[in-house]
Amino acid sequence: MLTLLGRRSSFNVQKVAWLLAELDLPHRHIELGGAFGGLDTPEFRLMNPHGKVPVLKDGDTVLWESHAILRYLASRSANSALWPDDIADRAHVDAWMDWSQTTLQVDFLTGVFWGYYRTPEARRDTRSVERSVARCADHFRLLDTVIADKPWLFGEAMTLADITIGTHLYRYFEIDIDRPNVPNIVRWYERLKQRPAYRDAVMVPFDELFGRLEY
Ligand SMILES: N[C@@H](CCC(=O)N[C@@H](CS)C(=O)NCC(=O)O)C(=O)O
Repeated sequence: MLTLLGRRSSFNVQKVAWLLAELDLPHRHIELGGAFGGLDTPEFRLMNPHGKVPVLKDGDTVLWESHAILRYLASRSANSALWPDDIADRAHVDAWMDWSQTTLQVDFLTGVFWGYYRTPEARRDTRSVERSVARCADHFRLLDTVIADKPWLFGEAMTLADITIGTHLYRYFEIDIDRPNVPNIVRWYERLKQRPAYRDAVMVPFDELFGRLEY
């Protein structure tokens, strides 16, 4: 039996919860971190020395880092559409996954979601937030051209890159910020919203986090 550890409100946990639901994999989900606590115990630090969620347990195998977990689950399910067997195709998916985590997630989740949404107004660094909002607009304009003529980033099938990037869309479209005109991204997001796995795992209301830096 697989066990996913991590609070459902966590962005990085949501990627894994979404994939588990897409693959229809039976699992237990234990809420941990944030207000649930539990990340500083010796038992948890043995599983993840960094004290972060998500963590996935599969029997004796214990994994941390959301993208490593996504790759493990796709391989475990022998799902070569999600993470291709062909090494060049796989490297292309990896490139967008890495970009998602090191660029888009930094500009959106850290720069906009934490910098604007979670930071109380009096403490916001407005100039820095504006720069992050502008960088996100550039990222989404570029993505809009990538996905212009196909349903998924790489064509007819969903890959892990759709999951890591698509997880941003709910919060990006829900919060009150300037957004560019990105009709293809909007269509992609509308299709994601039709998927029960996306609705359950990613469309988790977050209003109670507004102006609140602590969990
Ligand atoms: N790069 C890691 C980041 C993990 C991370 O920062 N997790 C956050 C939640 S999104 C966390 O554990 N925060 C502490 C907490 O929730 O108490 C990953 O992708 O798994």
